Order: sequence, then C-alpha cells, then structure tokens
Amino acid sequence: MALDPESFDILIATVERFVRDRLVPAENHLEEFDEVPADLVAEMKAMGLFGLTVPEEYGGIGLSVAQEVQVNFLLGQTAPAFRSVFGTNIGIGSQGILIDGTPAQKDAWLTRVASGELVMSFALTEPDAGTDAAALKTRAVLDSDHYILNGSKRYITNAPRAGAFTLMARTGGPGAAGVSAFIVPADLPGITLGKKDRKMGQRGTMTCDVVLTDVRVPAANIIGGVPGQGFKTAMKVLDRGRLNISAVACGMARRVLDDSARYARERRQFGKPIGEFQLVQGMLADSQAELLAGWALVREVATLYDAKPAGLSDPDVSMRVSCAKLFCTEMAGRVADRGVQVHGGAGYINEYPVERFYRDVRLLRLYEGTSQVQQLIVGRELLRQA
Ligand code: COS
Repeated sequence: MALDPESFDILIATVERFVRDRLVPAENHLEEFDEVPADLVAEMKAMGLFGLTVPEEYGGIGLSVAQEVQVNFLLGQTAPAFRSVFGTNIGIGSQGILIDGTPAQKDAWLTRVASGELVMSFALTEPDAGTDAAALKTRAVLDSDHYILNGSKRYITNAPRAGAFTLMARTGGPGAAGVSAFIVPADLPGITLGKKDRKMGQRGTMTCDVVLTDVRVPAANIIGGVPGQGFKTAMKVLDRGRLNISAVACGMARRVLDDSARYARERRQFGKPIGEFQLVQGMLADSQAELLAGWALVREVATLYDAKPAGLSDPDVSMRVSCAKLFCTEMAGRVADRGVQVHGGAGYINEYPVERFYRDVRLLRLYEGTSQVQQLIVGRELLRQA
C-alpha cells in the first residue's frame, strides 16, 4: 500500500505549508490555552490528515510507512499537540483494526476513522501495568455474546476526544497469552474518564484515565475475532507507532537545530555573532550529525517495514524499529539540550520555542515504550540471532 509518487509530492508540499503557515504561528495558543483551535482541527479533517494511513478503499489516503514517516518528520517541526489530534486515528488507535481486524470490523470502523468523524484511542497502560504491559489486570468476562469489562486504563492519549478505544483486557489466564484487544465504543454505559492529566510539556495534548465498570462489549468486537491475540496485536501496533515517534523525534530535532542556528547567527557577543565561535559551532555540528544519522536510520527501517508481508511481524524488523526509537528519541533529547545551551539564558525563557521543545521532547523517551524497553527488545533479539 502506498500513495502514487505524484500525489505524495503534492501532499508533502501541502503539509509543509500547513505546518509553516498555520501551525507554527498557533504554537503560543497551545501554551496559553492548552487546546488546539477548532478551525485548525477542521482544516486537518479537510486535508485528509485523519485518514493518512487508512487504505483508500475506506476513504483514507493509504500511505506506506516510508511515506508516513516523511509526513511525521514535517509534523515534528511544530508543537506535537497538533499531530496528536489525529495521531491516534492514523496510528495506535486504529492500526490494530487495520493489521489484525476482520473484514467486517474494517468495514464497520475504518471509514469513520479516515474522515475524522470518529476519533480512536489506544488503551493498554494501567496503573500497575506500564512497561510490563502483559501484566494488565482489566478483566473481560464472557457473558453469552458479550464480555463484561472491569478495570482502569492510565495516561490514555485523546481519551477525552475518543469515540472508541482499541482496548486490551484479560480474557484468559496470566501473561501475554491471556490478553485480547477489543474495540470499545466510548459511549457505552460504565465508562468514565478521569480528570485531565497535568503534564510537564506537550500542552494541548489530552491524556486521562479511562475507568470501566461492568461495561458490556459485544464479543464480536474482539479484534480479529479470536481471543488471546491482543498482546501481539498491541505489539504490532506499537512497532509501527515507535517508528513514527522516531520520525517525529527527528522532526523536533530539525526544528530545534534550525532555530538554534538562526539564533547563533543573530545573537551577538564579544562584538560578533555567537555562531562564529567554534564552541557554538561544535554544538550545532554534533546535533546536525546525530540528526542526519537518526533520520537515515528511520527511512531505512521504514523501507524494511514496508517490505515485510502486511500484518505479519518480523522480529528483526521490530528490533530495528526499537533501535530507531532508542536512538532518535535520545538524540532529540540531546539536540534540545544543546539548543537551550546555544540560546543561553534566553533558552530558559518561554518566549523562545526551544524552551517548550526541551520539555516536549522529554516524553518521546517514555511513551510507546521507554528507552530501556527498546534496549531490552534489541538485546533479546541479538541474543536470539547469535
Ligand atoms: N510483534 C508481534 N508479536 C510480538 C511482538 C511484536 N513486535 N513482540 C512480542 N510479541 C509476541 C511474542 O512473540 C510472544 O509471543 P509467544 O508467546 O507466542 O512467543 C508474546 O508477544 C509475548 O512477548 P514477550 O514474551 O516478549 O512479552 P514480555 O512480557 O516479555 O514483554 C516488552 C515484552 C517489555 C517488550 C513489552 O511488554 C513492551 O513492549 N512493553 C512496553 C509497553 C509499551 O510500549 N507501553 C506504551 C503504551 S502505549 S503509549
């Protein structure tokens, strides 16, 4: 699946313009009001951003992963809250249906996802199951043709906007094999949302708890129709998600570095622009080298991802995805840190975007698997291959 090259070039030019002319000027609004303006959300829908990765037969644009990372590289160059509005729709919220869903599930859900009519959200994490996702406790008990769900989910991105969740719950015994993935409409009786989390950064994104009390979900809503496959579905979804976070990390690093280079050219000390001092150039050069390395890695892994049979996972590709997530998100942290350093005292003042990016990039190393989880996946796979 891929968009034809000519249409893709037009899409890239459109997204580039949208980021530069519409999103970057609205960044301060996010900081001040902690929300994405409604007119921008409407424009995102009109541009088809909610359906970037949904196949054309369901009304989406049908990007390949190699194309998707390029769009995310551009979207990374502004505040991450903008992408977050539709990021779960084209990403972890809907990919489970796309990868493992039955034809009937795809027909029932994907068209509304692609148009933006339905916002989907991914609900794996729980108060006692973060990194150890296979230990999740939310229970799903069969009651004739329904399951009754009880439990709570934590830090669920876009939950306040969601019309449905891809939600992992335990239908069987302990461990990964007892987990099933459900499509859970958000308006079912028994679902309540916690208060909005107050985060260090990424203002304008919404996360909160989702609490399930005796929620009756049709058994037909188990993704793929077979219980016990949900952990694998979640991991497959996260493989693609992690590669896209890597692309976003590269985009954020690009923006910080561009801002820093511009600042270094304009800011004068000792009678000349600080960019003429070699110690400042050294910081910029280190960031550029790391950024180019990370971005090259993302594009290579995206091509490998596209080359494997759709819907199947390949442990070697998953390992490379984790390398990309580990390297690029840590790299973005270093680039943002140097960006603040180049800005000096001004970098600590929230008038400059670099202060915000410094806080925003911190999450990249945590969500969709911490850096340590990526190390674990890489280490395990290397030992398996040895
Ligand atoms: N694709 C398909 N299947 C996968 C997979 C992948 N990428 N990764 C693992 N699996 C399968 C395994 O093959 C295994 O199947 P079998 O039992 O049939 O062999 C099963 O899933 C369990 O895998 P594993 O034994 O590796 O599970 P662990 O409990 O050891 O967990 C980690 C592994 C820690 C890597 C996993 O729990 C994880 O990624 N945690 C982080 C969760 C996360 O990213 N949370 C963020 C939430 S979204 S913001």
